[in-house]
Amino acid sequence: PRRVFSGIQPSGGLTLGNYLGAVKPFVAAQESGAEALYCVVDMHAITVWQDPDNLRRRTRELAAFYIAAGLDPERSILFNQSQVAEHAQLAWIFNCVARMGWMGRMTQWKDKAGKNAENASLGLFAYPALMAADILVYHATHVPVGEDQKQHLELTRDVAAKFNHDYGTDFFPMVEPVIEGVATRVMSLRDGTRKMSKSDPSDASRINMTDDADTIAKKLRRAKTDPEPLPDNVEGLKDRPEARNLMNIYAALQDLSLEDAMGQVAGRQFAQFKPLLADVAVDRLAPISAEMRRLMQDADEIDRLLARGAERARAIAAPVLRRTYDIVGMVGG
Ligand code: AQP
Repeated sequence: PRRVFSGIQPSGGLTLGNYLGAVKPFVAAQESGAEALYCVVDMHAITVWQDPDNLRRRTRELAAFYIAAGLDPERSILFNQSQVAEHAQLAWIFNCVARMGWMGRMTQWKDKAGKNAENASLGLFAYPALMAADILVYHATHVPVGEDQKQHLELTRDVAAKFNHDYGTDFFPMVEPVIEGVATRVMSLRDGTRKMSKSDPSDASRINMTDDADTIAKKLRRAKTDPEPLPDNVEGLKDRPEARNLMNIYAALQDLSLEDAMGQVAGRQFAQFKPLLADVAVDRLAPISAEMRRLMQDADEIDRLLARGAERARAIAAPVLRRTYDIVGMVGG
């Protein structure tokens, strides 16, 4: 049977990239009827320093985002990672299975640690082993993510395969990444070759889920483009990263294929297209941010939902961890 797991870090303001690349596909998986667990990965967030009050606030904000965007806390299991200790416990086993060399090759590690690797946290280096544990502690089969997470998912498969090989078992399944849709990689509004990211120092580079209508319109109006009008067809977007990015966003927000979206606006000048795009973005995002604000007014209710989700998650994770301990040779009952 299909079991879906994915997560987002409460490490900064949420962006349109998190929505189109992650949460929208999460909702689609829920609607497909799959059993789904969606996590606020607070333990991943602290691989780089987080102010404790901010971490609390962003954890609740991310939970509110999940619900506001269409995840149903009854049908899907919504929780924060640190409330289910089995993630950390299985991660330790995987720290002993994964190899230093594998971690050193991760592009996210290289990007985030940069030239100052000596000073990066050990947790940042080991991040993909915890991510493998997040997924495998539920024996999840499918993981919806943005394009940037593909390498980490390959590493999850490597960890499962090495564990199975070392212990002569087939206990851990091979997970499938689900990287689908036209917006698996939403790019910066300032540079069509860089990922839109919550940690980009330029706020103009991204649309935040909490931006109001005027801010969204302004950022899109000022988005970088080339001087040519939009092409007549999808092929014409080749080698035009900024035009392609805005078209991908336009299509994804309306659940259109890129071809169909192109059909609507082929040949337009950006001065005409950008206000259209802004309308579409505001239509789609304003109700979500309004609902987030409403939910955030009752932090206790969000905390209750997360605690309830954690209890349901633990019911799946605990027997998997116990069985893993048995396989490894740890005594206990
Ligand atoms: N620009 C993006 N396009 C498509 N998908 C994206 N995701 C993030 N940015 C884009 C997807 O969102 C999920 C959660 O990501 P994360 O919380 O692990 O954070 P991240 O990938 O590290 O996102 P950021 O915004 O880039 O944060 P920083 O700047 O801290 O690294 C993942 O499924 C991711 O693919």
